[in-house]
Amino acid sequence: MSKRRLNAAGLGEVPVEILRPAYSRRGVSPGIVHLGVGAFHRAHQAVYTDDVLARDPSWGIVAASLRSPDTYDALSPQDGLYTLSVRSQQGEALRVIGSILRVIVARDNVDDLLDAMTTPATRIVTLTVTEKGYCHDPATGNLNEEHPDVLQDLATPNRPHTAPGLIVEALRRRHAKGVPPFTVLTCDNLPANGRTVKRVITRFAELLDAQLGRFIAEEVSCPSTMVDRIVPATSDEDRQRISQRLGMADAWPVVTEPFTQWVIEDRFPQGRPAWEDAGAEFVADVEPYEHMKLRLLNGSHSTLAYLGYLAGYRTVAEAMADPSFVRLVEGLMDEEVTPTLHMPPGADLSSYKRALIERFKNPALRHRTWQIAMDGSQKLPQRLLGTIRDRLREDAPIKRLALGVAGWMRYVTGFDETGAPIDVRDPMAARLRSLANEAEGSIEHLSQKLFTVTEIFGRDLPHDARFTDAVTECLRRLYENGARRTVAELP
Ligand code: CS2
Repeated sequence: MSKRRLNAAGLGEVPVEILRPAYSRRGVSPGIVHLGVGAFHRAHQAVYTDDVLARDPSWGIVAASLRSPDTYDALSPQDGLYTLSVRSQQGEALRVIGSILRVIVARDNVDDLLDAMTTPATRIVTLTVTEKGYCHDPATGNLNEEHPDVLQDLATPNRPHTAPGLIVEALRRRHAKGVPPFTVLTCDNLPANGRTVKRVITRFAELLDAQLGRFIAEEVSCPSTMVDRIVPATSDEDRQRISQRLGMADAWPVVTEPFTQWVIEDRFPQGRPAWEDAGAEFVADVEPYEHMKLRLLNGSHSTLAYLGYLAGYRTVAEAMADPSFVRLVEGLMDEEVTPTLHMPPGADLSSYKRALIERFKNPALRHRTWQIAMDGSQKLPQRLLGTIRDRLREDAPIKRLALGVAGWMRYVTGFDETGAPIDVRDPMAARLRSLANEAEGSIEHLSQKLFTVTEIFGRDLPHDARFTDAVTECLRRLYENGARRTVAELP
């Protein structure tokens, strides 16, 4: 295989069946700064933007990694270009994406990043920094004022490390220069994500300067969004296969599914790209779509991740090849989640759920249960616990939802069913592990200890015996019978 690297000069040599930017990249100027340039951004917002640059080249993306230099190291020699691979049972379609103009590593070049965020041409700052990147308390959605990174950024606000710190400092600089604020567009799977980011940055600013806090509260628009596309981590095998077809080495391709969805509230005082031309939906209120997606897709995903991992399934598709896991997900969605959703007229939940089952089964995606299991402390509230609260309000059964929570509990003890250690990745991993150790092997104590984490369970759920009893009972079954049998024995 050619060792040549994918880059701007070589774009003309990309094989004809592979799509490439439909515009001259030289004519594209930056209009968006994106924080958190992971695989999800590159398979989602960067693609919608790539689709509209031919019509309006003023919305190129300057993308930042907050810490890791990996994306910078991979994409800089490629002039920001990378391959999008869309995989299904029908095959693999490749396309070279050109909307990312350059990459900055915030940790190494914070001034460069703040300059890019402050320049008047930047009218939107988008974010995919994952749930924990907001430095908030997942149960309440408020800024965690004791978070070590928040404390550090509050002490040196002109050298921020966190997403809230970067946004507030850039907005302060713009305000001081008379540049109107950018729109803050979060694309993470948080509940009421726009309102949450607004609350977090407003509070962060208030802690520095009351006036700045007021300015942000009154002047900065933070539309909510619902984003959806399954994007597993890229493997070495993906890199090799894609480079082979490209005839050039691509160090940083992304692999995803055909499905993609983006629902956005249309509040952009400084303008926005015509993302609707690329299929995005603009609505007045994202909340119903957000509940649908977080509860059906992500709620099922996390349930499959914990129980699937414990059952020995490495990927979602492997778990979904087991009919009792399909039954679990269908029952969870139809019987326990759907009654909590209030969709606008015309939304077709049945076909959405049918499509979800097929998406989870997609054998061409190797989406590891371990990857989805990450950061459960930040994910459980919006994926499972909100649904549980709504169900309890109606005094309705929560059998499968409780089993998902119990699966998480068993997972965070750090040992699987064979006694082998689990590499638990979670900002609270150490604390969860030590709570589990304090239970000294008692299942009842294990659930009781973990219920004390109010950042996850709030102050209400731990006092509701319908919830605590249901989870503890599921946990007992998981320990006595294992995940496979527990799932198989569900009605
Ligand atoms: C997944 C999501 O890793 C996870 O937690 O549930 O990344 C999921 O694939 C996306 O939200 C799909 O839109």
